[in-house]
Amino acid sequence: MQQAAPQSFDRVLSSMCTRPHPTARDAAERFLATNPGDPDTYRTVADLETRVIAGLGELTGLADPQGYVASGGTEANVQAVRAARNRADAVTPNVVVPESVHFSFQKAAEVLDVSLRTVPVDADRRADPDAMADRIDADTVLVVGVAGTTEYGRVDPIPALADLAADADARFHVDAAWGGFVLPFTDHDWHFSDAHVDTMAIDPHKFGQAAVPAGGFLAREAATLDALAVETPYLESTSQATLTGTRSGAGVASAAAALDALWPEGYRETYERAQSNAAWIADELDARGFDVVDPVLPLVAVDLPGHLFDALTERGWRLSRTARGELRLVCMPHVTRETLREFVRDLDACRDAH
Ligand code: 0PR
Repeated sequence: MQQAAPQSFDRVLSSMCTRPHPTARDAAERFLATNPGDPDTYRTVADLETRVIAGLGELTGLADPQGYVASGGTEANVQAVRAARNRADAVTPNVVVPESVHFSFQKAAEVLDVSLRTVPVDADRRADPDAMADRIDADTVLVVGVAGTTEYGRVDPIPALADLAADADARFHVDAAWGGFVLPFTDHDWHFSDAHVDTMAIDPHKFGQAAVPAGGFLAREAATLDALAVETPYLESTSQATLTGTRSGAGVASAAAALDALWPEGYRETYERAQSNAAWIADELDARGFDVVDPVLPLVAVDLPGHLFDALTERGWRLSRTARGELRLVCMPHVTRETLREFVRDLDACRDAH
């Protein structure tokens, strides 16, 4: 039987995954059979995990970082909700989020039996602190801000949201799962030293260029992880704060290798290239009369008629839409200027054909 091969990234404009850095790929292969879920048995990979958390701490302005390499942003978000719920004593806990949050918060709310209060965003698609303040009450255990939204790449006003959480005696979580590896090279306030952030999602397997699965869950206080830990009597290690049990050593080793290879200069170059590609494609689309949402981070949303979306999909482009129906182009590291030129050539051909 012929061996299956993964599809090429060449025409993938819809994904937040990307080609791993070569040394990250090699490290993933070497550590495939290790389990950081049992750190006393698999000590080498446990040491690599400590290095990853230290690296993520440096990247996010967090001295003495606590956390672990999760399966992805979903797990990190679920764990943020779980820790906040466990640390509070609300009888009917609620979590206040902007409507731009990733759908993983719906999963968190359902699994953890907390109510999710979703608040409309402002005209620029960012969280609206006044509107969020109106939904916060004594049972609010967590307020969430997003630094790099999935649909439009927006960065919420993180310091203002942190203040709201502090006033309400609630925890504050920042979802930087996608944006975390590009934001250090921008002027945005988004991380632990910009505001009182309690927890954060930041994924090496997105812009961090590590192999899947490598998510990041960070916490300011050790007590956050304590609030998640369960006893593990028959393992060499005595407790476990992660949601999954057996975890991917490949993801951990790969994240360590990617950080070693790329932080900070490689990530800076990646960001600059991606942002300039996003600006370029935004201009090209604007010049053709389409309504483009200005790319704050390397993600462009554009109001493209359905027949063009379908025709481009027919030509092999992997595209996705926002909930409102705009085309989303995610300028990940594998998306080169040449890829985008080809996309524009195909777009023009589809328009001529219509
Ligand atoms: N938070 C944010 C801001 C995200 O954008 C995502 C994923 C998550 C959390 C959840 O992360 P995990 O998927 O790692 O659990 N955003 C993308 C999305 O749902 C994920 C994605 C990745 C989609 C690759 C497609 C794809 O090919 O759209």
